[in-house]
Amino acid sequence: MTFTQKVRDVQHKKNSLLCIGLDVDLEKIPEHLKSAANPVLEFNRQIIEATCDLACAYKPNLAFYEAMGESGLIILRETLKLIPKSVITIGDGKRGDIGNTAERYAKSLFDDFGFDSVTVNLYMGFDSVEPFLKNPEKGVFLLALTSNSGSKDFQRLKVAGKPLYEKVIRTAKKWNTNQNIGFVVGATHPRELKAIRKIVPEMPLLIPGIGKQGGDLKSAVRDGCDKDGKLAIINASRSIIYASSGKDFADAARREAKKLVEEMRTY
Ligand code: OMP
Repeated sequence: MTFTQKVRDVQHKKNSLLCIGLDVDLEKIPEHLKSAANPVLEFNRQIIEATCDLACAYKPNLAFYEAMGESGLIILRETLKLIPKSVITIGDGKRGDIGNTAERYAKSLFDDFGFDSVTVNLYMGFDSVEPFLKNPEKGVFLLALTSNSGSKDFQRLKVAGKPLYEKVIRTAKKWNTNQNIGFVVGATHPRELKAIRKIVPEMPLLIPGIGKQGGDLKSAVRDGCDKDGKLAIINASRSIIYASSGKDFADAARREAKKLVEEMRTY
């Protein structure tokens, strides 16, 4: 099954477009967990147990684990083991390098960590992306129009009359021979999201930026989905995992995730 089919399949079975970002910071986890043998892993375990029936994907951002040093990488591996196979994993590392190096990144993230998909920064062009595309079952989300304010600095520059992000999408669409490419488009750009979905009617879109970044959930669903109401993977990290800083943090995360999933269903 190609990655794009897998996204459709998981979203159909779970009836959910929600991706939960596991951007875990030791300083932000509840006080009572800090005496646990492995506070961050315990935090992730409880968050995953409380929300895994609601999510179509989990997206650990590698920065948060790498920042913990060696133990962070072990926590990341153990966290991945806790995620049911019925949910997609997205290794958010935004890697990008010359082909020879990109190949090692792909090997690390897909073969060693075992992620189903990764985020990739395609600024270095096709040879930097190619190593991630070889296995049709493994997905690649290419940065197109990111959610942050700095996205205007380069991504919106005009190239032959069209914004660079559009050029990126039209070019990378041609690389999608294995049906395993998707694009990252921030929920903070509703108008552009609608236009992008028209350019790529059948490719997955990873849509971060709701919650703390103030993106538009209604547009993320209405404009981000394909004609069957799928292929939009809508991420929220902090607004779910830090919904409460108390002993009820996992229940609060579940409540927040459920609220988002139900709101998405109404759209
Ligand atoms: P919250 O703002 O806490 O929901 O986190 C958003 C997550 O999505 C973080 O892990 C970001 O690194 C990531 N992200 C963006 O916020 N904007 C983007 O344009 C792309 C990503 C991403 O690739 O996931």
